[in-house]
Amino acid sequence: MFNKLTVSTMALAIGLVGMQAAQAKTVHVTMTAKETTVEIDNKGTKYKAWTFDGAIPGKTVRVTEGDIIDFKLINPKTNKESHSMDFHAAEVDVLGEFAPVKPGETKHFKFKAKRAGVWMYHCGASVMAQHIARGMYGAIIVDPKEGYTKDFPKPDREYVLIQGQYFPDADNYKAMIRNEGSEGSLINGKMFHYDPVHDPSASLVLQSKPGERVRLYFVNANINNPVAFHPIAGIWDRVYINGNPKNTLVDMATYGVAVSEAVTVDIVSPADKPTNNAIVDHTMSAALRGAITVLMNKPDADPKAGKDGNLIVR
Ligand SMILES: [Cu+2]
Repeated sequence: MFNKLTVSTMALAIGLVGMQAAQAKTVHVTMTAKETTVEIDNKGTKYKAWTFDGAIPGKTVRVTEGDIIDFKLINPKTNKESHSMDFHAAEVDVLGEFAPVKPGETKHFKFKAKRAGVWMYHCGASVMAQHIARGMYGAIIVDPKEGYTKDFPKPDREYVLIQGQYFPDADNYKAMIRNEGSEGSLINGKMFHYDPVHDPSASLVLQSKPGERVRLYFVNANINNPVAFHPIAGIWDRVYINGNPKNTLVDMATYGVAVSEAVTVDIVSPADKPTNNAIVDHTMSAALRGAITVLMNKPDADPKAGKDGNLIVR
């Protein structure tokens, strides 16, 4: 029979399980596949995109390790194509949860975010190269359940940057697969989105105050090309491979990001003066065709920029 100690140990164990269950939450996420027109540069050039909810990239999903994501994908009957959702943070069935959804249908599935990190999500419907290149991608951040620690300090500002390849001939999926016809690099859906130095039409930049820790969640949503992720006039203070603090590198000039890989990096600017960084894909064919982002570190930085969940600057 149970002695007193066993009973109290069991009560403690049940209590702990109960606490964890109370902490983990269910996060409801709904996205609608939209075959629509977007602006692909700062001048307003139109592009026939396929998107989640009408924008490139789709919204950032953010949960905590252990949470359940309750996801619904709506494919309106006005669309021509089947679409799907492939969350890299999910361990499920490619033929089940990730299966294509026909126009007029809705898909519903749940998964537990068991592993901390930053992950790509994308449409995996055929031809996948085309569905990604036309804009169906985004980021899901799974914050570690331990929260911030000495080795994973709380950042002052946070931004999401997602790089993609721009193929103006949106219908030519054969060229996409051959990696032919790409005319630019998109950062959060636009070439030179945050670079007024190379594009006078650009009006946005990333901002921080001198000495602040800026955390970038970066996703390589190119369909073919790796990215040489580098902060010009700076050094990555920390690189959390796949966004997991258990995989930390320090003092890196350039970090190579594979196609579909996501990474979290920290940069800390000098505290004693205003500076600027150019966050680039150091691959010149990508940088000089759009993959340059200016980070201004200045005392009068917008107090709201990169704060309060406002991760994608639009
Ligand atoms: Cu799609």
